[in-house]
Amino acid sequence: DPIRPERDRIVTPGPRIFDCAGQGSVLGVKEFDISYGDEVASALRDGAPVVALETTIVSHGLPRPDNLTVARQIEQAVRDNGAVPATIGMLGGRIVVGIDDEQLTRLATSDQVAKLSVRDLAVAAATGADGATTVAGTSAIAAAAGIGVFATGGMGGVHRGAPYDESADLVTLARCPIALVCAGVKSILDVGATLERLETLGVSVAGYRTTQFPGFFISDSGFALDWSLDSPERIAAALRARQQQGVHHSALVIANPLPTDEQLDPALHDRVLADGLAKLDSEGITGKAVTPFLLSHFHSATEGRSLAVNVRLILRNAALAAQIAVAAAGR
Ligand code: PSU
Ligand code: MN
Repeated sequence: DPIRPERDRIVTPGPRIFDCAGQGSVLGVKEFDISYGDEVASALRDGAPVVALETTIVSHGLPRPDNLTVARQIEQAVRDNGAVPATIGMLGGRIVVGIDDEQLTRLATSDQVAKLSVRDLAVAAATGADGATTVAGTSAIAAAAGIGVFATGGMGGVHRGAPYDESADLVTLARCPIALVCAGVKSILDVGATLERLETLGVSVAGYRTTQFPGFFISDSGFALDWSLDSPERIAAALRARQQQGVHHSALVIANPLPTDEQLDPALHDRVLADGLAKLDSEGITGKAVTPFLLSHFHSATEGRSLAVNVRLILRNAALAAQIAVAAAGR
């Protein structure tokens, strides 16, 4: 019965450095019905390093069949760097933290996978849906589960042009105690406006070994940051300081740029982006379809070059997130 999913919550130990489950409330939601994969459950019980991973990348951001291969590589990158991957999604109306390979395969290959932001979680659960969680959806669940580090490709933000489209990633990060490792915001967005919104919302942003905000496919978005953190240990120290100061109720975004020799050629990038935005307009694509449409346009228009770049940046983010989780766990 999808309306009453079986409950197998685990009790996580507290207080931990990232303990937010202990706050009793995330986003005003008392608790989620969460099923945990065995490995993630025991890692959380032991206080071992865990990294949350999202599934919208897998179901809606990357083309098939590469998406499944890449999803497994992301988990492997976390493992190679000493942490346990907790890939998060919804299966048959049930939120799962630490999906297994069969569940991952289902989310990567089925045509019936919803894109779930926070507002979609309850409705999707009631209908027994399969769903992939966005940065927003994943952050809320990870925070409720007491997982403090999360890796994605690029976060959502303010879209370019009128009328108005702003990802729920922004307001959700304002309310989730999580460290999000990403390659900045996707370059398809209005980067300047997104940075301004992050400031207003009180979301901390620091570059990893840089004060230039990365632009996802490109190493430098052209926007400067106030802060750079230069090692996983330094980032862990910032997370500890947030906890001590009591300013850990919103996210810390760690912006991890690709090395310039691994980025997409900026001239090619600008051309393809201009075409994509024009197509968006002429085909009347709006709402939650915008991001998947533009990413897929990039992947076909660059004959896979942007895809290779997208995969590299995700793997690098997963590795760094694992190193941060390890440093924060003090192991
Ligand atoms: N990073 C990627 N590919 C993606 C995304 C991130 O490399 O597809 C996803 C994230 O799940 C993010 C979403 O939350 O794109 C943003 O969607 P929207 O603009 O509709 O909020
Ligand atoms: Mn949107």
